[in-house]
Amino acid sequence: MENLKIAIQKSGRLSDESLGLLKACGIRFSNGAGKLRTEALNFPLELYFLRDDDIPQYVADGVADLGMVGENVLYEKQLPLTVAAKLGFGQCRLALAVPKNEAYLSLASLRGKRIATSYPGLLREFLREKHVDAEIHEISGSVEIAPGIGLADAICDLVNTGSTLLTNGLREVETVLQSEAVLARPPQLSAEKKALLQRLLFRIEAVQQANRNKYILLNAPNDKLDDIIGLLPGIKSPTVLPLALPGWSSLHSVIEENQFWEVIEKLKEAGAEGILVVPIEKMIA
Ligand code: PRT
Ligand code: ZN
Repeated sequence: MENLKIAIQKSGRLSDESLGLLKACGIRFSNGAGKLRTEALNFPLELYFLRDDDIPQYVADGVADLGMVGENVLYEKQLPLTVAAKLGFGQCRLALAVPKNEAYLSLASLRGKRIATSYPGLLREFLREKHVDAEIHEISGSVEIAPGIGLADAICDLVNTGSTLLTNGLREVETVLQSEAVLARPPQLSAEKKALLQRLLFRIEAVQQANRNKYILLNAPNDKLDDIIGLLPGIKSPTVLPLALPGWSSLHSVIEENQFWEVIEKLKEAGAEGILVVPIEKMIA
């Protein structure tokens, strides 16, 4: 059987989580630090460790079947690849920033200005769409220092917390692209590879669903059960089990991570006690 070849970042911000996601999908690897390539022990899959910038081209050339890469890098390369899945990590945004004391009213303020970036393709497309003519200076690293040394009037760079901009006296003014890590694929894959991709996507979805949800257990007096069940948006309907204590039941359900604080307060008000919220490892809806 042929292996599904996946390119992931060798060492950088996406490396740990790329490998971590595959491990959470139950795929095991022998430890081979510093290697260029490794084969999975229990799934027909092999990994290529590459610089993130090279990943889209390797996938487009068919050297790898899939690549885990930031949308920022994927779209900058403008290759005929599509997103098979968003991976839920590596979130950042490509943003325009100006020196913090510089007047900035709207994008029109950048007309005729010099903008330093490592993402000339995405920036050019953005400026064209907004009908702003500016000079793009492509530089490969340390973009944030460009205004300080007089190389540019503004920058277009990746931002996560914004602290790098702050330290360099810059102010974020526009978002060019919201980005996260994705699984990139070419338009064509053999039937065999497509089937393997489907198996992998099924597992990724199960891991992501599990991460989005929590398992909740609580005790409730029987006469409050209906009210409490009404508060729980469970998978189908919650499990209710009698407690040894007469008149009480234990209730089990699944709840979305981003809902549970709100719901938990309501549950307490409705008479729930002994609330436990525990992580789910895999979830198949
Ligand atoms: O060696 P290789 O080429 O593989 O790695 P690289 O150095 O080019 O990339 P790397 O590891 O820095 O980033 C890989 C990917 O992570 C990027 O392409 C993005 O998709 C994603 N990502 C997520 C980020 C950030 N967050 C991020 N914060 N990439 C870069 N940054 C930079 C940012 O530009 C700033 O300089 O990190 C710095 C800290 O950001 P703040 O805003 O938190 O201060
Ligand atoms: Zn890179």
